[in-house]
Amino acid sequence: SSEKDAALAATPSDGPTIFDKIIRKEIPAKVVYEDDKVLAFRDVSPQAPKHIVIIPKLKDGLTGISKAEERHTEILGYMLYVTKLIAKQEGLNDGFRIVINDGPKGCQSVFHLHIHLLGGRQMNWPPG
Ligand code: DGP
Repeated sequence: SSEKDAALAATPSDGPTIFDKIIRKEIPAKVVYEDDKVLAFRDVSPQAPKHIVIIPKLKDGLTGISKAEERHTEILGYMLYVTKLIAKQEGLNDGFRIVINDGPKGCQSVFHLHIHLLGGRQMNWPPG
């Protein structure tokens, strides 16, 4: 898939990403939730009828979940809580899926930690 190609071509780095531009409103995004700590917006390449990306506004070295340190546990927990709030806001009352891709084998293409919230269709297991 093109998403997989993007992930395999991506170079992991701690530099700015497209998500910084979304946070600064330099490029448009369909924002569904925002507060002082997190931003959530609709994925540009949706893999389900509802596909939302939840990111911390302050990256603080969190290029991906594999870089998590103990100081990040509060924001990580908060992001999961916000994800649940958004699932409810989006009407995903019969279930949904949360995904965090990490590294080339995990199909990560943007190196700013993010949670994918997917819903609105039947999910399959195992995932691809
Ligand atoms: P991942 O493959 O886990 O790193 O997911 C990155 C996601 O970010 C991918 O599903 C597509 C999405 N994405 C990338 N660039 C943009 C953008 O400019 N706008 C929006 N809304 N989503 C983007």
